[in-house]
Amino acid sequence: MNQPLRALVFDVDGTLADTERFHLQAFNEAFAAEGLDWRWDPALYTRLLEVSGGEERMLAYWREVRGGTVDIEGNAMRDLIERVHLAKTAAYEAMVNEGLVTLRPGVLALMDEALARGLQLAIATTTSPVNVAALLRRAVGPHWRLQFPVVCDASTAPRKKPDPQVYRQALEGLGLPAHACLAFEDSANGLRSARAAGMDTVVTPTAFTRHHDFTGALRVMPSLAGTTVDDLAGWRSEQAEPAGALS
Ligand code: XBP
Ligand code: MG
Repeated sequence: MNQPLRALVFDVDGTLADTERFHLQAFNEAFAAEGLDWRWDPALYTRLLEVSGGEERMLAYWREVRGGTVDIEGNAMRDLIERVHLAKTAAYEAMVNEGLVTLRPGVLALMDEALARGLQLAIATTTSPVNVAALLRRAVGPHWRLQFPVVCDASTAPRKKPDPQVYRQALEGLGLPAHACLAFEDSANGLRSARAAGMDTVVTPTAFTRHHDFTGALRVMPSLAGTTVDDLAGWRSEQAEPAGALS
């Protein structure tokens, strides 16, 4: 028998909002501002998204184009990546503050219902904290942290997804075992991270992730539109007691 559902833990990029095309635009703006001739298109970015974290993604790209001939551990390269990433974060934050990035269908309704029914909400993301704050301030309101007392992100979890560090931190912050919580993800790296922390995971892919392997997900849904807390509880108990298992 399943332990009752006590908390929902949400990934941010791709899951709360379809953010990656804005991240992509912000990366390209930052490359241009820095005088770099890098330009990522959606096909390349879809592949690069296999590396979680903006700085890690740029380093992986640099390694790829330079074929390991350059000392990317050197200070000059690290400084450049850090500088470009700061510019990229500012460009992305401006897009969110302009209202260009909105929550995916069903996300807000599910969060509201969960809170009304006494569940806790938490965030487990590899993105930078300012990106999370900008999105949720705009979508939920200035007091969004009251609804999300537990936020684990790039500043708390240096080991990026698929490493389970960020989900383990979220569970610790909630003070709950994995089987009392559900994770929400959009990518294979995110799913692997949550599963490795022991969590059942609902996946809502985006155009950037729909080709990923979601083996092990509790459910793969086009979106959370119409999804209720009772649906989540039902999916969990179907899994715990597969049809015919008790007969
Ligand atoms: C997705 C990511 C992030 C964003 C860019 O994170 O991998 O790197 O693409 O954000 P998640 P940063 O789905 O876990 O929220 O540049 O701030 O890393
Ligand atoms: Mg994601």
